[in-house]
Amino acid sequence: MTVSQLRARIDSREAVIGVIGLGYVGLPLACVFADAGFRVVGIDIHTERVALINAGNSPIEGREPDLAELLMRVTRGGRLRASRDYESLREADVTLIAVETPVGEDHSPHFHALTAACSALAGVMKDNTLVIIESTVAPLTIDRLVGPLLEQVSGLRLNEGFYLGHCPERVMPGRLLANLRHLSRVCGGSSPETAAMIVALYRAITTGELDPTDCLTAELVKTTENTYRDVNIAFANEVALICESVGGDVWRVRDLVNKSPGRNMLMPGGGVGGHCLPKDPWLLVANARGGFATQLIAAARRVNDGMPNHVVELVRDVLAQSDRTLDGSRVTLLGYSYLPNVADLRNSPSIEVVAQLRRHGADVVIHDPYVGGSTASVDSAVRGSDCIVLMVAHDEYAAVDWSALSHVVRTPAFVDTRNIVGPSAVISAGFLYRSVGRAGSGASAD
Ligand code: SAJ
Repeated sequence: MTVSQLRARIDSREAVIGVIGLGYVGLPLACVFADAGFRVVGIDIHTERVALINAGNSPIEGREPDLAELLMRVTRGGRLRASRDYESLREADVTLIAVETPVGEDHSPHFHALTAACSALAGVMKDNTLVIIESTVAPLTIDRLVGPLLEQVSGLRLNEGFYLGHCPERVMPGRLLANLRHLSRVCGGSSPETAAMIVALYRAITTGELDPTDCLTAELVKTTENTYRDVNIAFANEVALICESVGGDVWRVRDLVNKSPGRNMLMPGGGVGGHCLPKDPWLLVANARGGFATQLIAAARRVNDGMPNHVVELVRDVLAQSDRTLDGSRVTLLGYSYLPNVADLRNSPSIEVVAQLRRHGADVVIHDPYVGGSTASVDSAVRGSDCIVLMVAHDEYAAVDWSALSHVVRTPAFVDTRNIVGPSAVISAGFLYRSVGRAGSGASAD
C-alpha cells in the first residue's frame, strides 16, 4: 500500500486504528475515533482495565462528561475492542501511542513505557503503517529514539515502509472529551505528506485548528506550552511570598496587575500538581546542550515545589498564635486532588503537605469529595481540628458555613492556599487566618 492508499483509507474511515495505552489520554482518544466511524483496537497492559473497557465501563474516575456513555456506545456497537495482545495490531493502518512518559527523581526522562510500546508495535506492524506519538516527549525523542527503534525492530524504513508523527495530547482531567473535540492540535510529521495525513486523520475527531509541522517543532510546542504555564505560576508564587513579607495582598495585586494591557498573571497557590506541569519542563530541557545551563526553568520548578513546604510553615505560624505546635495538633486538609472538582491525585501538592505535617507529629484528617477513602463530610472532617487548610477550590467548599464550623473545631485557625473564601468570611466567624500571598491575619478587603 502506498502513502496515498493509506491516506484514502483514512479519508474513507476504512483505516483500522490502534491505540496503545488506554488511560486519561488513550481511552477518550480511542472512543472518539470509534465514534467517528473507524474500527479501533485498544491495547493496554492492565488486564482489569481491558476487561472493564470491553464491558463498556470506564476505568477513569471523577467527573468526565459524556465519556461513560460514549464508551458504552462504541463498545456495544463493536467499534472499539480492547486487548492486552499486540497481535491485535497486525491489522492496524494507524497506531497512536499514548503511554506515560515520566521523569525520574533526577528529572531525567524515563521512556521505558514508550520504548516497550514502540518495540512491541514494531514487532507486529504491517507495511505502510502510520505511527503517531501522543505522549509528551523531550525534543529530539522522535528523531533519535522512536524512529530508529521502529526501523530496527520492524526492518522497515522510515517514510518508505512506515510513516511517523507526533500529535501531542492536550487533555485536562474533567474536560477529556471537550478538549479532544475542540482544542487545536499540532500535527508533526516525518514528512510534509505524513503531516498532511495526520491533519486528515484528526479532522475526523476535532473542530480545532490543525497545524501541520515537523516532529521536532511538535515536541517543542508541547513541552514549551506547559513550561510556559509552570514558569508563570512560579512567578505568581514568588510575588505571593513577596506580598506576605511586605504586608501586601497578592490576590488584590494580581487583579490590578491584570488590568494592565498584556498582563495575565496566573494564580499563586499551595503548589503545582498534575501529570503535565511538574514533568514537562524537565522534558523540554532534557536534550538541551551546547554549553549553557537552563536557569529560569529549573528555578521555577524549585519555587513551585517549595510551596507545599510554605503551606506547612503557614500552619505552624497560625497554630503558634494559639500556643500550639504541629506536634500533637489535629490539622484538617480540605482538598486532596491536584485540581478542583476532579479525583486526579497525580503529583498533588496536598500529598506533600500531608507527609510533612505528619512528619512533624500532626494528626492529619483529609477531606475531598472526589477522592475515595477521605472523610465524608466537612463537618466531621473538621471536628476537633486545630487548623483547617483549604488546598483545592472544589465547588463544595464555596458553600461552607464558617460560623457553624467555628463551634465544631477545637482551635479556630484557618489557612487558605487558593483565595477560595476570602479573609472576612473566615475572620468574622472567629478564625485565626493565614493565607498564601497575604501577611499576618490577612484582614483586608475581600
Ligand atoms: N495552578 C496554579 N496556579 C494557576 C494554575 C494552575 O497553582 O494559575 C496549579 C493547579 O492547582 C494544579 C497545577 O497548577 O495543581 C496544574 O494545573 P493546570 O490548570 O495547568 O492543569 P493541568 O495540569 O491538567 O494542565 C493541563 C495542561 N494541558 C495539557 O498538558 C494538555 C495545560 O497545558 C493546560 O493549560 C491546562 O490543562 C488547562 O488549562 O487546560
